[in-house]
Amino acid sequence: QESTPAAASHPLALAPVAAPPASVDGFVREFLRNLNFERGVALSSSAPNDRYMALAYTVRDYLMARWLEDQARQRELQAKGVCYLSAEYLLGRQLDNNLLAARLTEVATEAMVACGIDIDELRQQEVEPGLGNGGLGRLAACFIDSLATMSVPSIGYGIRYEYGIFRQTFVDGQQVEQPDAWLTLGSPWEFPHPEAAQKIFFGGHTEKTTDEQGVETTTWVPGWHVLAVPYNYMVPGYHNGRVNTLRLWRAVASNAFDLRIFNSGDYEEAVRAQTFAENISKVLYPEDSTPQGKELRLQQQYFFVAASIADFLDHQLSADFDLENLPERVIFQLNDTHPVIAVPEFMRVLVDERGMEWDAAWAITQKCFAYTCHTLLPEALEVWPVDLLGRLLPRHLEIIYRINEEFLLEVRERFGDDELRIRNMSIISENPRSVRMAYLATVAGAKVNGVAELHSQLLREKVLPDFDEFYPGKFTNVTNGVTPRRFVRLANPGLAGLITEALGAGWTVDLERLRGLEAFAEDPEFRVKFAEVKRANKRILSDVLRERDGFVLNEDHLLDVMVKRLHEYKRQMLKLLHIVTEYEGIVSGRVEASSVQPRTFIFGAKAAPGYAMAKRIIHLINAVGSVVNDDPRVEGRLKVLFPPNYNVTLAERVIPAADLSEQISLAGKEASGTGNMKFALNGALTIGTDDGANVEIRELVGDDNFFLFGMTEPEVEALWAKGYKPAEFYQADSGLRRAIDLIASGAFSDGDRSVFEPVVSNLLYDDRFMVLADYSSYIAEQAKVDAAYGDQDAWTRASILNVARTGFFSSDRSIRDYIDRIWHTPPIL
Ligand code: F55
Repeated sequence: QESTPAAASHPLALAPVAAPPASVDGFVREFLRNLNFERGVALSSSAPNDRYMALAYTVRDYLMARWLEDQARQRELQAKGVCYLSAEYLLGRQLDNNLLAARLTEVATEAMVACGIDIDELRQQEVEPGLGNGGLGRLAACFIDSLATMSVPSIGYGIRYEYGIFRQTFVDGQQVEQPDAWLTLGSPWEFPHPEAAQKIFFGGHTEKTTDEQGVETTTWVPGWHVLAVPYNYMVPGYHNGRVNTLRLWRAVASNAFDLRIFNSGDYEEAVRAQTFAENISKVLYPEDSTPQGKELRLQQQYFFVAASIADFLDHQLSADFDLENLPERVIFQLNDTHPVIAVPEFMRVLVDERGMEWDAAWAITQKCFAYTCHTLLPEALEVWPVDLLGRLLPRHLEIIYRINEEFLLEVRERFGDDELRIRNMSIISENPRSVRMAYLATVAGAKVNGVAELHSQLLREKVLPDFDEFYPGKFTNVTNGVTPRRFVRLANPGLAGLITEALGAGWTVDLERLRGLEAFAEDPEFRVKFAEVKRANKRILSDVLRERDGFVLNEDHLLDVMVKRLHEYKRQMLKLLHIVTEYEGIVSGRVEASSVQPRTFIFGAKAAPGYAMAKRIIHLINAVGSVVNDDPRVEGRLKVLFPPNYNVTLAERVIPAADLSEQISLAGKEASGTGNMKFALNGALTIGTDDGANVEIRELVGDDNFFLFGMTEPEVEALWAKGYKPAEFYQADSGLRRAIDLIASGAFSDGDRSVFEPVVSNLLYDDRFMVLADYSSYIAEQAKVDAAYGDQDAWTRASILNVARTGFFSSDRSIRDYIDRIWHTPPIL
């Protein structure tokens, strides 16, 4: 922003205003100033939300000077940076994270004490921004944390949904979705910049004109537009004085919509049109695997990437920048296919708006984009029907067609007129004619990466083998990671303290140092302290669950946790069959209740609102829980707890308390998993299949410290090929038969056999994810878990080794891999 000449000569204008003194007194003064001047209330009459907001503003004030400096510096240096394009950022609460990053936790705590305020009460006020579905959105949040902490020039771009992922409630055990109105009490972490709004156009048609030289140009004559208004969020690095930016776009109707009032005289219609435009950033789509081909979703995607590209070109480049040099200046990382419409948009801007030759523009585009794939499920690969895309973005469809034509010509040159192969590789599929976004991303991207070793290998060999052959060296792997700031330091202060005591500080930004704990695993005193931390974490969780849900958690139980989105491939049903098997053993009298290892099973899972089977499974988990928990024959030794609305905030309490982490997807289906990493880093042992990042976790922690079961991916393939008949497994295993029969009998539905019949028959006659085939090995492995838990000291040792050996899964390491293998954007120190 330009300042007036008079203001510009003022000493304070030369540099950002310095942060307030980082003393308790300084903090108190700044806090009270914010409470009075920003909230307009006196301390004595303030509500908890006022105090929370004032505290958040105060933290912001300490970060502000660094933020302004870093923004100026990124523009001045013009170094190569990353634009991370993601439709989702599952941030979690900001207050503690920002206090930690700014080294203010202690000062703020003491300042609140000095004001007679309980800081914990203020923490509870914050509604987490749930702008994501699950792993993919949380990964984006971990990555921007690591980018800031590692001083990588970067900016995150996304959508400021007015409603994030729905709030889950249970009514009679069934999921009911409530809107997540996360903005209603105010949002202290964001900075709107209406002056930097971008106009985003949609619809209309294209026109071709030929000049005197016979050069043809295309112009897009759009039908309507909306304004994209950016909201900036601070992304502070941990203890490095850096503050990066996350820029989320909000859709606002432009004046053009108001004008219709005068033109048509139809006020109601004009308001409707305005509402239509603003719908674009209204709500996060809650599907986490099967994208719905909804027009609004494509509008969201184009809306945010078009705004982001224009923003980057307008505001991040120096005025005299030569666009030919873009590949030395920026890499756009595509977080799954959701932002892939950025590819034709970038071409449109270069060719139609900036007058670049097609070939030159395409060469630049192929260097400026890279694509991360997060799935292997065929139904999850996003496609857009050509008629829908052509209606909304006619020019982009033309560009996609041309990209495809030229690509297929190259394919013919290389492979000959192999029509089958051409059809298989075409960006356009037939019946119905659709654009395959993953193919477009693969053709355009400089690199394509999977998110765990096994996933990347399957991606190359099974999903995109023709592309791998056509583009040698394009495919690579970057195994996911998680931020140790949020998921160890903040979530598990007890463990963090113990680690620092043992190894000194430094591990938070150099997580491989956890290796140093291996020696401590052999120290009985350390093991005692470590076990005490786990126990204390269970107590904390117990308090949270009592307060939040009225649950009672027995801290002596083995705590067995499965938290993730509800999906058949993740196999919550397999976990449930284990529980029902244990229960059936007791009530049938074949197993003495007193001989059962006491366990509490915790589930956390949201189902996509339109995913009927997933919702039935949720219902069944709740139904089994209410029967098992109240049956006196169980003697309280099995408990099933399903707190509703699992989110980042609850994850931060559940994960540090867990003894056992359930990672039981069918081999070859879970791209990576990141919850698995969080659990291991917090000392839970994993029971898991040979899938996703489980493979790498097991390699690192060692077979003795990991409970492996189930088919391998090649075994899964082989069983499919030979013809999978789940009923055969049912017939062959009496334990399985009894468990399924008990569900089918209506034992968990007041005798009504119809309620869970669809779940039962799905297992017996379809079972796409081979729950029954892995049942017996799962049950056998769970018996080993029980036995192992019997030796508490040995369990604790294995638990310590899990922490010691999983430093690899820091998102800092992931980002280092992205820099080395894909981005080539060195940190700027
Ligand atoms: C969201 C929207 C659509 Cl349309 C499709 C998928 C999603 C989504 O949330 N996907 C997702 O979370 N995928 C997960 O990504 C993680 C991070 O890479 C992986 O660890 C995990 O295996 C994968 O399922």
